[in-house]
Amino acid sequence: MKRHALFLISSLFFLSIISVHAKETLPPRGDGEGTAVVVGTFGDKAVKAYRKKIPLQAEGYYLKVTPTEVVVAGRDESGTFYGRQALKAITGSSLKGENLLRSLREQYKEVLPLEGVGGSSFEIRDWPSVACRGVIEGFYGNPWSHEDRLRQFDFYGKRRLNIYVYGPKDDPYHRTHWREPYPEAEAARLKELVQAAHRNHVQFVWAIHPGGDIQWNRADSLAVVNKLNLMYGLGIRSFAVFFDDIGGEGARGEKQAGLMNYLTDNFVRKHKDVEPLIICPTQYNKSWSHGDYLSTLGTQMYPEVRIMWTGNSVVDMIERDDLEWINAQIKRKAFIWLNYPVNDYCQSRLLMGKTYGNGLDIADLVSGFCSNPMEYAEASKVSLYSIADYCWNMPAYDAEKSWENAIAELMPTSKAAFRLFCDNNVDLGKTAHGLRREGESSGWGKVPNDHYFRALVTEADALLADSISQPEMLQEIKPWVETMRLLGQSGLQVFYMQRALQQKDSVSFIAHYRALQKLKEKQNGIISRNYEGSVVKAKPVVSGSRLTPWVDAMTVQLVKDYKHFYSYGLEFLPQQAIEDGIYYIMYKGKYLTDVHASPDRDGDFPVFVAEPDTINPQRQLWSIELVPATGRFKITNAQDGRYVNELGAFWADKNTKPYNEEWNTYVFIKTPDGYTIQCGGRASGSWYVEDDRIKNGKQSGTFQIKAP
Ligand code: LOG
Repeated sequence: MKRHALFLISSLFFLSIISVHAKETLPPRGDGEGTAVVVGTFGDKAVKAYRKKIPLQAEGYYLKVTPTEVVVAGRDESGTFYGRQALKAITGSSLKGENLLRSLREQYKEVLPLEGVGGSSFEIRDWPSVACRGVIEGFYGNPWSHEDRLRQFDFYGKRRLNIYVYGPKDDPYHRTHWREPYPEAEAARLKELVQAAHRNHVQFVWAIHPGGDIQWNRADSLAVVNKLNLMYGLGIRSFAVFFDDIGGEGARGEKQAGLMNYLTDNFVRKHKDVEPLIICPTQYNKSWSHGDYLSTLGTQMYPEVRIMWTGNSVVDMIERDDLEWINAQIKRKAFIWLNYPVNDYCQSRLLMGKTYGNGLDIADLVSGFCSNPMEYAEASKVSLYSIADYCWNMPAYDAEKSWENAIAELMPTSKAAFRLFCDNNVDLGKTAHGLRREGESSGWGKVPNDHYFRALVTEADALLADSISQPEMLQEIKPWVETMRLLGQSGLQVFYMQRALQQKDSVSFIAHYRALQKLKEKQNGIISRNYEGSVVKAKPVVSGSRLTPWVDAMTVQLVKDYKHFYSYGLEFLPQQAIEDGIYYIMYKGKYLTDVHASPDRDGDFPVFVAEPDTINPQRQLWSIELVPATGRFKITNAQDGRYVNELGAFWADKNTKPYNEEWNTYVFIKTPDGYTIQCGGRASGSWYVEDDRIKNGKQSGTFQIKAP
């Protein structure tokens, strides 16, 4: 690459700079002459005069704009690259004067206005907070396509992300068949990718995942070296070795450390131009750490080997204290593998919300920061945009603002529609990893419900109609956009059902209920990535933590209310296994009885007794009631109102064991001679009877539910 350049920019280009920055003072020049823009990298003659102004940090740059002079001077090639981009962004901005300065201050580390022309002359000194900033394609599921990746690299260049780690779990040549070379055509495409990455000043790191079946012997050490050499041949100059999600022999720390050192000696140091290795350890988060595994890596592995870390758990946001802990273990600065916005463990949801929760004071404690995104490459850009902001200027990071900017830039022609879409695809729901994201459907409740639902429909239509401006993004999110549309339509039907009930119009109620069922059927037909060979076919859910459950619960509630008053159209409504009411619960002729009826005893339980209770019949009567939020039934004793938990006991202490509809509601299933009772939600198993007590297990007893 050319080390420096002196550009003569055309007067047209110059006028565009003038019109932005110096309109007030400088009359447009009519002579057709250009003005010199000096662009260079530290060490170049062209920028020698600005040597002292160039930031010391790698990838930093100095930018000076005055009506007569434009200078871009980078600390290194990347710095110059980013400086030129900054210049381009600034000349393309429509802001002027003080407004321009204010916006520059938001985006760049140091902005210094120069004397004279209010806001039209300034210097910028800018550099990144985190040295290695980027993305790790490290998810399970459909790997990104070639085109996805090419578009990503352009995006990283613009967003100043400088590293991409290639490690899709479902690429066989990365993991299961790690010893084998890529077939020729795939190798050629990888080569093309590497070039595209480098063009954008993005370091392409190729990762190998040998831990599933590696033998700790010479043959396999050589097999790894051999594969890395093949990848070197494709232009790759940076490598990683992953040992995540494995057990057994491959997971041994001292062996992994030994291999990393062996590779450093026999591969990295054999080449002049290969970066130090990166390892993803087996114990890659605190909750999985035990024994001396981490300290073994820390002490035995060459200090230049970078160690990845996902935080206190698999999916976690990173804070300063957490880094102090891990850095002490591994005796170096952790290289963060952030498992966000990856959705391979909650595939029905797209994670389009704000990227918040990482400490703004961790830059000096990390050796790198990479985000593991969704298999939806375009959709991931909303979060990656913010990851880029965060890593570049960490102390100034504003999750809210960054999210708004991302939306505006990614979907400039349908900003409002895309914003509503993102705002309705925020939370993950309950997952094994526990991460939740707040603020889903933030506009809900601020306008009348029917207005909100109508907006979901119209904005979904707007997005679907706008496939011209951002075809790739739309192609990807389409199943979720259609789902948002159906959610809006369903919400409207619920609204109409509610209205019909108020107006005592049973015919209209049933009509809208049936329309709602039609929408449900349509929804069932929507599957994302439903093509042959697809590794993951997702059934999209929109606002899965807010509006979707609201619509479901409202539907159950309205049907329940309707049945209370009307008999018209019952054949269209779902049969409740049991109508809400007061019942005996019987097993082999015995009555379930609240024998103690003493609400203060924790862990007390009802038992089956043979005789009907003549002294206090209430003790044998149970309220069975459908809970709309779960669609399952709550069981409480008629005498003292205590609920029965999933183990068939009462929990009298409401403070330590409050009723929880996830755990304490049940499914009644009709059998030829009664009902089986299944524990719902998070409590699995069915009820059976032992020693006249309810037990929860795999075998299910048959109970009779009788009206008194
Ligand atoms: C995998 C990763 C996956 C992520 C989220 C790491 C280091 N490994 O539990 O491939 O995308 O969690 O499901 C992981 O995070 N394992």
